[in-house]
Amino acid sequence: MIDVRRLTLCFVVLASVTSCGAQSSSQVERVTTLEAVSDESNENGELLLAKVATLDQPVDAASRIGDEAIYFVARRGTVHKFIDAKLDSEPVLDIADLTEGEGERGLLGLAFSNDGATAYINFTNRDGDTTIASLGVNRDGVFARESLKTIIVIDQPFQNHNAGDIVVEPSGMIIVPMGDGGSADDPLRVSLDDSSPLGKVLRIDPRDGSFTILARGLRNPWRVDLYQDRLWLADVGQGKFEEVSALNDLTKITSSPQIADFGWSAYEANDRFNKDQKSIGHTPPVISYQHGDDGCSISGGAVAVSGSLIYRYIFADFCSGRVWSIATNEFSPKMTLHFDGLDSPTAVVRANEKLFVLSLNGTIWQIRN
Ligand SMILES: [Ca+2]
Ligand SMILES: [Ca+2]
Repeated sequence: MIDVRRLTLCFVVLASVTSCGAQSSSQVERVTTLEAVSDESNENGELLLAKVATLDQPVDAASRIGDEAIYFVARRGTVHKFIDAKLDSEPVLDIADLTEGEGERGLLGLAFSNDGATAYINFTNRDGDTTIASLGVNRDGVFARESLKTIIVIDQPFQNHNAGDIVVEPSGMIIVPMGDGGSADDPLRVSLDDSSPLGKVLRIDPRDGSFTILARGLRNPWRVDLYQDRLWLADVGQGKFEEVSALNDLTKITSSPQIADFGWSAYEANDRFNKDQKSIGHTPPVISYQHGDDGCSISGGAVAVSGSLIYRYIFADFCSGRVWSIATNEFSPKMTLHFDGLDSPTAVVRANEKLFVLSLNGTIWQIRN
């Protein structure tokens, strides 16, 4: 069976290749300026990928109210400001001493509070455990490292499946998708067990770290996007399927009877998986695709809010380098292929209403349409 070990190996090999090349120099290469893609060249509405920056292992991006900058996250532990088409090689935050950006670990997610004055980060600490922390951010976008406060630490039994994203609800609560703890095949049977925070979507109160489970049955929901009260989850699959799932009416979920059950590890997509596991009211994925030419590891995903892809959810696959979109208002949407063969896309993210595709090998592309 093709399992997570193959995927982990994939990441590890790529990670070491990248580190071999970049270790001795500074963590971030100088920005290569945009390819010659002007607005005029895009008159016919053709979808373009424009290389806008390079960064050592980019994995996430975020923006905040009243700030034109976009903040890119480098897995080794730094955050970099991108403004006026330039990425600042000098980080606005450096927590490389608190994490280890290897395999599926590192600084993995960033989001801002609704007033933009606080940053929330999701990283694996030196013990490999998921750590959610907050920091103050000034008007110029400089993060006050000395203000870093740990909100919650969640034990990770294995090195992989740390998911790592983070988003903020209108209420100010933070939403964190959690993987199943790792190894392969949900060995600890935690994803459908509500006594564990693993394999869940958590709503965390940033004031005290208390949390509520909003969904269960996830394997490694690596990137999420919250758009119009729906949480889009790209859940990395085991041996056969990659999945996009949606958690509807997020803000209305307040108590356990409403917990959505995405099925893992009783199901992988719509296939029965661990026979000893039971899913209560299995919510099937919005779409799933099989391992093969389409790939082997989904790199979600964000909803476009402008251009020809408006209101479509865009996602990629790390193994095939394909980028697709699906309609967000259809019950059973079809995948439309837009790009093929990109180098190791780790995520498709939206920040300040723009869409970016991030490559583990360093390229940041903007999708222009
Ligand atoms: Ca994110
Ligand atoms: Ca599922």
